[in-house]
Amino acid sequence: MSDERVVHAACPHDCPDTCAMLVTVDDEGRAVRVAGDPDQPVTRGFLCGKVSNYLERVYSSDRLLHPLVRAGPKGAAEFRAVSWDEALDLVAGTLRGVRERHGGEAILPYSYLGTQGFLQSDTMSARVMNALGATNLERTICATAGIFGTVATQGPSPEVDPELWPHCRLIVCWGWNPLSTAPHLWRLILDARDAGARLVVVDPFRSRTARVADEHVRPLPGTDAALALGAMRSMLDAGLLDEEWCRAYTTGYDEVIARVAAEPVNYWASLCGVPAEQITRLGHDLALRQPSLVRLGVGAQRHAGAEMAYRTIACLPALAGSWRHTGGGLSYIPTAIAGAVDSSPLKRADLRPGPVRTINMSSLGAALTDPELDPPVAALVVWGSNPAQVAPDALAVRRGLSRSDLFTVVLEQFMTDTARYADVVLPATTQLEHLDALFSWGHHYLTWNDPAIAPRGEAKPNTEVFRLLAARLGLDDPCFSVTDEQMLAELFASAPGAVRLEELRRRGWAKIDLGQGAAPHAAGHFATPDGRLALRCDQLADRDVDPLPHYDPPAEVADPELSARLPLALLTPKTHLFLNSTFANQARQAGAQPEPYVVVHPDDATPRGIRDGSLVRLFNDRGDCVLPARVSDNARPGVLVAPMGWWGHPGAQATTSQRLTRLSRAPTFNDNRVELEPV
Ligand SMILES: Nc1nc2c(c(=O)[nH]1)N[C@H]1C(S)=C(S)[C@@H](COP(=O)(O)OP(=O)(O)OC[C@H]3O[C@@H](n4cnc5c(=O)[nH]c(N)nc54)[C@H](O)[C@@H]3O)O[C@H]1N2
Ligand SMILES: Nc1nc2c(c(=O)[nH]1)N[C@H]1C(S)=C(S)[C@@H](COP(=O)(O)OP(=O)(O)OC[C@H]3O[C@@H](n4cnc5c(=O)[nH]c(N)nc54)[C@H](O)[C@@H]3O)O[C@H]1N2
Ligand code: SF4
Ligand SMILES: [Mo]
Repeated sequence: MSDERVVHAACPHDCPDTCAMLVTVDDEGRAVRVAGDPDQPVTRGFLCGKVSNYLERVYSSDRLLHPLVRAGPKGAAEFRAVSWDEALDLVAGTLRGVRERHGGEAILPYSYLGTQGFLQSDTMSARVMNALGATNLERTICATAGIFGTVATQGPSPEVDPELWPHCRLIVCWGWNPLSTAPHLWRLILDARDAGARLVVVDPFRSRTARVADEHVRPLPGTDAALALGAMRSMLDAGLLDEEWCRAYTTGYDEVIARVAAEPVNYWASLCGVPAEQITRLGHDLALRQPSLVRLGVGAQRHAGAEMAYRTIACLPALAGSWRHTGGGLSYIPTAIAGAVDSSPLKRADLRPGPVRTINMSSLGAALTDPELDPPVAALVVWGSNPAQVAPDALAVRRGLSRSDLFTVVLEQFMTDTARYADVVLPATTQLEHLDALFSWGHHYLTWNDPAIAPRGEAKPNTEVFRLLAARLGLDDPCFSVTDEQMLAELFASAPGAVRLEELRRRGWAKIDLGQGAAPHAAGHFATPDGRLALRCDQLADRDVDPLPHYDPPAEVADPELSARLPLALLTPKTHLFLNSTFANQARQAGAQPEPYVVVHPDDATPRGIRDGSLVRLFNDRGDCVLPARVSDNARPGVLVAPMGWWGHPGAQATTSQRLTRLSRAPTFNDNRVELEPV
């Protein structure tokens, strides 16, 4: 009999499902199986097509196993292997030199949720960066604009527990493609459908989710607020607004009604490009098919006016009376749940020697190439992210990464496009090789991750690398020597969300209880300043923003001059089998989706002489790329779709804009005008 043991783990990737995994380890210490935990109510015993062959990732022969120092031109991925001592001495010595020459702010940390673990995402790293007085990185690349908008309307809320979605009779997936991007939350939607729920998808693109929906509503990109206002008007016209609930639990009902009464459904139809009958059906369904749920994704918040779009959409369930019902209301990121365990104290912002500047991660290209920036970014330290592929305006990013006077350090598991530009590459452990605990931005569970195997080669956890760097940088505060175990003990000391560390560790997962109950806002209790849902948002008025729901148009998509020259709008959503750019180097995932492409509607293809399979050049003033065309009405006329994530050339990311959204400085990947020509 072999002596196998099963270890509790957590999928670390930036996905709302945050699956509880079981890792089987044999008596030689080798992981032989990964599986979804059958007892975890959202994971339900399966892992997705990205992660089910995780052992191929962990044991891949492409893993970075030793520190590397650049031995060729930047971007060429020519390195020589060195010892940890040599690599760390070089990094610490260079960071010290940069700080002496330009000050700490010339150091820019760059990280995101490559791992979502409380520890490995940004704890010891944050302490070191804070102590050095490095620039503060504003991490807005993912969901920020939508959070700003939904919070403006309903405050930070636990939102609707996805385990209650099966109660719904209508689910609207708005700018969300869960069949690909949240396969476990998708199962809960399927449960609702089995019980009779109708599924509506709001998306310009016929995504995999849209393909199987009962109804597909296809607005022009960035016009979702117009669609929502049209739906409100249709409810008003039919006498379907829940005035009683709104008067009891919202602010600004009469003003919003006056606003909504000002324009007919036809007016909004002409702005968003959705037929008035369909808008009306959406409005009526939301009011009549209770419990009704609007579930927003990230796709519709990648436009200049995104905050107002999400805020306006968040008013719909209130007007429809959905919050009265178990399962009804609005969900995006369950902000109260996702924030229940506050890891910010672990980052020790108090270590900063004084105020520091902020650089937005979605403006990396500008930050690295702006000759006026004072101090310049002279050192870039990257972990848990692949900015050469995922940051907008990729050619600018790559010009920046190519600078000979920039010192770049990348902590990575694989030789990503970003790592190719590094001066020093430090090998990182995978989730099976380090300790962590994870929050979720999709469901209400925390998940534990014990290390299952020893680190491969000389790979080290991010926390350990920054501990070693701290010692070499002469940072001697005791906080730089606490262990990972000690940090987790501190994080859970007060049993946040009523979760105790022992319980979490023993079972591998635990549900957060904020006392939200099954219908958290049936009787108000919003976390807004006055506890009421803000149909009128006075905090916006304080910022000189119209406090009533309205349509704030996209920047490039709605620009008539630009559209004369660049007539097509481009969306760059996620792929089915990569997670952003993660997994693009793995044989099974890349084999199933081997190359990037652009979906073109026949009305746009034919006049340009483009046939299905033709190579086309996609371009605008920022950059270009050559891709095969897929001619199909999965794209809307005038709207192209080129999914993101492949390695090598930045692809359509060469055309995306560094423009930020108006209210929360988030990226505008889907607010992008381009033209197309055959090659
Ligand atoms: N398979 C897979 N899963 C993932 C990821 C992945 O890359 N691949 N990434 C993970 C991450 S980091 C995130 S943030 C989530 C994202 O998950 P999703 O929110 O599903 O992400 P997207 O695919 O970017 O966008 C969803 C849809 O929005 C549509 N869309 C674009 N512009 C608009 C618009 O103006 N209005 C409307 N109504 N729709 C619009 C797109 O066409 C797309 O089909 O998924 C996570 N899970
Ligand atoms: N055009 C376009 N661009 C987009 C988007 C879009 O929809 N369209 N979506 C945006 C969104 S929503 C997001 S969230 C960002 C995501 O952008 P990123 O966070 O950069 O996402 P990934 O491409 O998954 O890169 C994560 C990297 O972290 C590494 N990693 C994983 N675990 C660890 C670890 O423990 N330690 C270390 N050191 N490294 C680790 C992985 O190997 C991987 O290379 O992309 C954004 N970019
Ligand atoms: S990527 Fe998402 S769905 Fe896939 S295993 Fe990880 S958490 Fe689960
Ligand atoms: Mo994201």
